[in-house]
Formats: sequence, structure tokens, C-alpha cells
Amino acid sequence: MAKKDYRPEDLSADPAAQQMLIRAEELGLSTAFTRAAELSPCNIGSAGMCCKLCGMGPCRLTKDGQTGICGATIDTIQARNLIRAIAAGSAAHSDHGRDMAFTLKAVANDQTEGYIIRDVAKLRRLAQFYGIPIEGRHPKEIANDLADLYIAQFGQQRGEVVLTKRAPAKRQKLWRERGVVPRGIDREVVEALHRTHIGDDQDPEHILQHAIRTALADGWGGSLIASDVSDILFGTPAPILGQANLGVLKEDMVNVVVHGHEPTLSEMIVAASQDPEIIAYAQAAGAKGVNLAGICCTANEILSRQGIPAAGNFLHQELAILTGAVEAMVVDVQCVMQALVMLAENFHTKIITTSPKVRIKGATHIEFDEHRALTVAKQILKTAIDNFQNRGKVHIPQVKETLVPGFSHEYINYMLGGSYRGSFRPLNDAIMAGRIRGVAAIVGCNNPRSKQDWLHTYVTQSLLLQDVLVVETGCGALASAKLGLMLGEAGLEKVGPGLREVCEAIGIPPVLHMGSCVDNTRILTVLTQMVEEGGLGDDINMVPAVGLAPEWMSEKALAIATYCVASGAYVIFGGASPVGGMPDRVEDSDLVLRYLSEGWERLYGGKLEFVEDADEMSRRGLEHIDKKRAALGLPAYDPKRFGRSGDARILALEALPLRERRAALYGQPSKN
Ligand code: SF4
Ligand code: MSK
Repeated sequence: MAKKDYRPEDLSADPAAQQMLIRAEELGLSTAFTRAAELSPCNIGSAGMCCKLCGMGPCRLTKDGQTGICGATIDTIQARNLIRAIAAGSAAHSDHGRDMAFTLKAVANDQTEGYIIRDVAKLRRLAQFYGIPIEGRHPKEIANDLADLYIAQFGQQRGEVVLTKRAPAKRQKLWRERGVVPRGIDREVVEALHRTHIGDDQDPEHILQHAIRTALADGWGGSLIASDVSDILFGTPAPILGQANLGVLKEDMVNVVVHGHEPTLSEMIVAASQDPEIIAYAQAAGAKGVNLAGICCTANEILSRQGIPAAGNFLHQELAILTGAVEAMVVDVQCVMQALVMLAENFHTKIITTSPKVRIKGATHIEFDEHRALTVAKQILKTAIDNFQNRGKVHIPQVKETLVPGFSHEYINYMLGGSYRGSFRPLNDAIMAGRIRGVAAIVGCNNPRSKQDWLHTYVTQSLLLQDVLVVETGCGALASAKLGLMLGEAGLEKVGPGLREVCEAIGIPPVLHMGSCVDNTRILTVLTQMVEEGGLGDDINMVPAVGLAPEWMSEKALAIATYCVASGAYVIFGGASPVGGMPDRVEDSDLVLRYLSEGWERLYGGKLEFVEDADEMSRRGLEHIDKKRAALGLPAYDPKRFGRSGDARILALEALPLRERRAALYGQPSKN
């Protein structure tokens, strides 16, 4: 097994993961953690200086002034590599959105099994926004029209993707001036591939302009469609109690772990697991029932809506199998490691692929079809239950945390203002007063090139102490969940005094779980609503906010970063840039890296930077927030100014004798 000495505490900050890494070592099994430690990345490829776009290459550029065989310069090669990654990330998110739109169409036409429209209010609100008639019409008629409108956005050839109209007006105008409003979602992805074929677009800035357009087709197109339709069909998330980490697996139940991204499958498995027929089937197999748990963004989808526990984030997928307690891992699309099948051969776990787009050699394939969704979901669960008898020794780490997920932008709006006065006013006011210094969106993946969850939770906690309200999505959200930062009072002793007052007054945790990686669009919507509320400028780039992805690894993350930059955000990624070059060895090999920061900031008011040090990430984030506060004319942040009100103070006062309590509240009583 291991060629090197690994200390589990160096590989993951999570105690459950550490236990499972020890178990893997005992069993002589490799994981992504150990493979990453043994497999060094290629320094030319990781600097973006290798091109393999045609059969004359691959061309690896390592000297000043060197070009590829076709004459391509380092910056052209880097820009092409980057846009291809952004196109792939946008395609993944957007294809997910397309599937959701087709499911909505099928539900509207009674062609599915088991689905209903759960959030009619959101359906009507969105339809009205796009000018679809709603009065006197059945929700299915409205849903049919909305589905048609959304499906049309993918193949549209001219004009503007209609969802971009949900951005602030000033931002839309800027996009038009820069010529980057996406025309159709598929069109921009295809054009990105066309432009990067040998002998096409060879001006790095021009290539990167189209990278912006492609990413916007994702963030204000495909991803937004995915979130919208998921809410309409499965309900818009609202706070709900949940649990996270491997300790959610149960020794006396059939454990089914759902992993991937699309909620169409996982929601139906949730429904099927509660069906009396399935419960009886599990009991007949000697189990108490079926215990569902999620991994990655599927976890976030069913956790936010149904409170189904999360077994963990991206790097937990192999660790769940190592418990020996998982009867089936059911996967659909994205972030599913091929290694699962090889690892599962050492246990009884069945890896079940379900998407027509994804097969893994050695896995069991049970194809999901929304037209008979409940039937397929039951078939999958019965396969898992039949496997219960094959279970051997189990080793479930007794580690889990409670959390409150489910902070959709609709709920944040409601919680700040109540049913009749839903509004972002209290949040804007708290920022304007300086009680909240600013907002940080901390998102993204795990990456075994850094210690699992550590960067993510370190940066999160640093910013919380500085009175920055944190919103999170994706695997990063699950890192905070596992650390207990998403549970109301439990996390509050770890935050600054002003932010604590706000959390106590509203009754929210200091870190708000906003969903899966397609749900980064919810963060854009929050920023848009903050702009529309007034007082924080008239565009997203003016809001004292920053985006961070400390442990990113996927191409989707690069697409997210780019659409956030195009929307005006400052985005900080952890680790080295995939187009960083080697400026110490090859002059000007960092031109593209600098353009993503200085060039994009000039054009869009947002920028993308790669920062390896955790303290430096927080420092730059805070510096940016303070710069935006100053530009708005807001008072400079003062950590001593707030923190003398709120529940914590009331509780402390209640513990005092009456006289002292009065004195603390109103000063010393007068003698008169
Ligand atoms: Fe080399 Fe140019 Fe072909 Fe890239 S496109 S592999 S740089 S010859
Ligand atoms: S699953 S893209 S590892 S967040 Fe969305 Fe997690 Fe990143 Fe996949």
C-alpha cells in the first residue's frame, strides 16, 4: 500500500475521515487522499503551459519566447485551456438544468410518475416575471409554458438568454456594452469549443471575453434554471433540522448513499424509502428499515429540502464505502470517482449508476427514467435491501453534527422581514451600520491536494470573527456543517460581536447553508436583491462582499468563479492557478493570470485571484470588503462598536440579582 508515511490528521481535518483513513491503511486500500500524496502533478500542465489541442503536439512550453508548433504563445494556450474548462463546467451545470426543465415539462403534461408541483407560488412568480399569463390558469398550464421557455434557452441562436434579465439593470447594461450577454446556452458552449480548435481564436483577451459569455450562460442561464425548477418541483428550501458526517450511517438499517447532483432521482428515492412496501421489504431482510444519506451536492439537495442526513462531502465518497455499512451507493452525474467501483470490490457495497450519460465499468446500471421514477426508485432500493445479507464487519465512526440548512434567498428575504414585509432591509441596514462588516460566499469542493475541510473551515471561522456573514453552498457547506458552524447558538460563540447580535435577533446560524453547487445562483439573487433594496450601491460590484472557494477542484468551480466575476464579484480561489505560468522561470508566463485579476476588474468590476495561504485569503477578502464600504461612504468597520445587545446579553443579565441587573441596564439608581 502506502509508499509514503501519511498521518491521517495531515490529510483531513475531519475526525471521522481520519478514522476511516486509518481503516483504509489497515486494510491496505488506497483512497484519493493517498493517491494524491503519491501522484505529483505535472508542473508544466498545472501552470497551463501544455497544449494538446492537435496532433502536432502536445506542446509543452518551458522557455522564454517559446511557442507551440503552430506558433501559439503561452498566454494563448493558457486562455484556451481555461475557456475549455469553463465550457465543460458550464455544460455540466447547464445540462443538469436542461434535464430539470424537461422534467418540469413532463410533470406539466402528466407524463411522470411520483412528481408533483410543490411550490406553485414560485412557479407563478417566475412565470409572471417572464410575461407568461398566470391568472385563471392551472399550475400545470403555467408550468408547461415556463418549461417551454426554459428549454428554448438552450438552443436559442439569437437575442439574449431571458434569465439574464434577473440581474441588476446596470449590470445587464454593462454586459450589453461589453458584448457578453449570452445568446443561447448551448451556443456559447459550442462556440467556446470552436474558438479553441487549432487555428481559430488566438488573442487571449478575445478568448477570455467569450469565457465570460460562456460562464454567464451557466450562472444566469443553465444553473439558474436548475435551481428554479428544483424549487418548483421539490419545494423551495426553508430551515430544517439535519445531520452531517459518517455517523449518520446506521448499523441496524439498510444504508443507501445517494451521490451526484440531480434531485430528480434522489427526491424519488427519498419518497420510495418511506413507502410501506419498501419498509416491509427491508424488515423482511432483517433490517429496521432503509436509512438514506447523501454525498456531495445530492446531499445538499435532499438535506436542504427534506432534512435527509449528509454522509459527507466530495472526499467522503470513498470513506463511506470503507465503513462496510453501505448496501448501495447510487450515483447520477458529476463528481463521482471511478475509484468507487474498485474500492467497493473489497466490501459488499453495490455501486449503482443511474444516468443515461454516466456508466462506470464494473458498476450495476439501473437506468433512471422520470416517466416511471417511483418504480425505478423502488427497484434500486430493493437491490440495496437484497444486499443487506451480504454485509460483513462494519466500522461506522460515531461522529456527526447537527445543522440547520435550507436558507434559500426566498427564505432569507422572509426571515428578515416576516410574511407581510419580506425584505432585505434589515440585512442592508446591518451592513450599512457596520454591525455586519460584509458578506462572504464560501463555496466549492474538497481537493486532496490540501487537507480536507481545513482551508475551508479556517477561512470561514476567520471571517466570522471579523463580523462577516457567511453563506455557503456545495461541499464547502458540508465542511462547515460537519464542524458545527451551521447550528444556531452552537456556532455563535465563534463569531464577532456585531454579527452575533444580528444572528441572535433574527435567530439564524452565522453560516447560512444555501444549497448545492448549482445554487450559487441563489447567492447572485441575494446580491441582486440587496442592490435593489438600496443603500449598498446600484450594482453587485458595489456591495461589500467577497466569494471564496478555498478547496476548489472541478471545472464547474471555474465556471462559477467566472460568472461571479462577470457579475461584479471579487473571487478568491485557494491553491495554485491552473493558468499561473512559471513567472520565476519563464518571463511573462503569468499574463493570463494577471488579466483575470486586473483585466477583468477593469471590465466587470470583479476579479479572480488564486491565493495559497489561508490568512492571506481572509486578509484580501476583508480588505476588499472594507474598500467597498469606504467607496459607499459607510462608516469604517469598528469591532468594538456593537455587541452589547442581543440574547447573550439578556441571558447574562438574567443571571444577576435584580438590583445589579437594573444598574447594568439603566446605570446606578438615583438617590431621589
Ligand atoms: Fe501545439 Fe499548436 Fe497543436 Fe497546441 S494547437 S498542440 S500549440 S501545434
Ligand atoms: S459536488 S463540484 S465537489 S462542490 Fe457539487 Fe462538491 Fe465541487 Fe462536486
